[in-house]
Amino acid sequence: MSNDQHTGMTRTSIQRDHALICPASHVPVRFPEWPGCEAVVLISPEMGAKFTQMLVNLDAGATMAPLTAGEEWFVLVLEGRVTLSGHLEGVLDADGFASLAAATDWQIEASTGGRLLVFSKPYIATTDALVPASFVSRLEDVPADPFLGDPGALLQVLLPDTSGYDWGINLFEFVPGGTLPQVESHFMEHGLYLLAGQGVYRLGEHWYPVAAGDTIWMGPYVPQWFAATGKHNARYIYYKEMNRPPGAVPG
Ligand code: UGY
Ligand code: MN
Repeated sequence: MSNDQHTGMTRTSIQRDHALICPASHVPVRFPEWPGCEAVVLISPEMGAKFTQMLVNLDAGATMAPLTAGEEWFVLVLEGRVTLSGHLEGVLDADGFASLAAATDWQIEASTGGRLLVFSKPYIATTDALVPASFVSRLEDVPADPFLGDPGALLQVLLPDTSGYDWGINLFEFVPGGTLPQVESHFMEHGLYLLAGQGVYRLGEHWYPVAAGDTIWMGPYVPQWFAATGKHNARYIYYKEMNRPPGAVPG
């Protein structure tokens, strides 16, 4: 639709404690530190979140590296192929992911181009925690388990759930008609990206129709619930705070 036909309607909704960001609202930006990269910053501290979630399009020859000292990163390849070098080496194709611990030097290069989903946040250290490792893996190599015994809601836990990790990145897959088993409310916030399918997301007192490509920010305590609709499975990847008490601040 050309701009002169635009009605001003959008499913995007930015609220005090949650947000839905649809692809039609994306505004790309470029950072001098990331030559050849075009980023869409979906969620950031400017919104009230304590983490950042971006989509990054890499042209052939593009490079990216950590932007801020002390931040940990999670990178999922959505399209194309990228090469990781520095602290951790590897080649990642679509569905490959990298967990990059804070205070490590790494660089990503796309020789032919790629599209990434990226989460980053300041790492919150604890005194007795095991330090998180950096590693690469692939989505299909992570076991999928029925969530609270429901085979219609499979959960993949992509990062180790050990005390060193102050965050979790999980992937949910729901059959059509599958739902979260409860309306959750918890102090941990979430950043979510819908990879496939469609459904209805309850956020606070709003029920939003959502589809692949949508992003959701859920702030602390926002009541949340999901039901998958349509004819195909719905899949979403999401970030959650883990293994730290409420009020924990970057150390
Ligand atoms: O891990 C979670 O809190 C998850 N069940 N929340 C969600 O999918 N909105
Ligand atoms: Mn939750």
